[in-house]
Amino acid sequence: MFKHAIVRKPCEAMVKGLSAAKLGKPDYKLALEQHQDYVVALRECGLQVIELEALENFPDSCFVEDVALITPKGAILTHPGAPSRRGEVEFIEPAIKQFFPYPDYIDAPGHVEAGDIMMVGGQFYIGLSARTNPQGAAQMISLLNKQGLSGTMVNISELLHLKTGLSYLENNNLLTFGEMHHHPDFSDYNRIKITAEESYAANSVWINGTVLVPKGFPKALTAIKNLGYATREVAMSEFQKLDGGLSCLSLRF
Ligand code: CIR
Repeated sequence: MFKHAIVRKPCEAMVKGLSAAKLGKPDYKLALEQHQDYVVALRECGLQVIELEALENFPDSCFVEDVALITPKGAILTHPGAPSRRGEVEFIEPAIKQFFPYPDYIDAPGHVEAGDIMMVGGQFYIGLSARTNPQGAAQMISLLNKQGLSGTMVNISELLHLKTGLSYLENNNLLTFGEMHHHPDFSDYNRIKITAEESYAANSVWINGTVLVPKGFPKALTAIKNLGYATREVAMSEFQKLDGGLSCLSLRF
């Protein structure tokens, strides 16, 4: 069970965030409303939510998931592959240290963004992407080992982050998109294949028995409901414009 979440309010500069989505620029006011509803949804799942202030110098700083990995045993601060995002790490550190006073760190030449990391119990899958390199993944695996946990690297080619196309919903259920439908590393899971037109919903989040699903993807929603989960839709259009999924907006632990 998760007890806490850390989120960061989107900054006005988010309209200049990194994006390959070609969906236009986010509407800041609507993004704030959607972010507030996201926080409400986290609270509905029983989480105590820590809301950090906006960081105007870092357009992508609301995507807090990328700058730290929190496991059941400790915390690891990352070294993002995107140069414009590296400075976000020092600003998440104080919030992490309230819970984990002695976090570990990924260092150059290693790069990791934790949107590339999927937790399945004590096993962590680490996607090798444009943002996470083998050196960073190797550092992450040895830090996980120090915590008594394990990690493996996963080759990906088409996705921004591993969890852009993959979400573990517990009970062996895995949402997959695109190259993940048939990826050999996940053949033992019950794969629920999200169609191309609903690909954004492949990033959904299990929290204490409820699955948060982005709003507007009816087939994915039905498939998740059919697995027996309670669901809660969250409007995410303004974050989708920045390639950010549901999981990216929070650290949950
Ligand atoms: C970026 O490109 O870094 C942001 N615009 C989106 C980050 C999304 N984070 C994630 O998938 N974990």
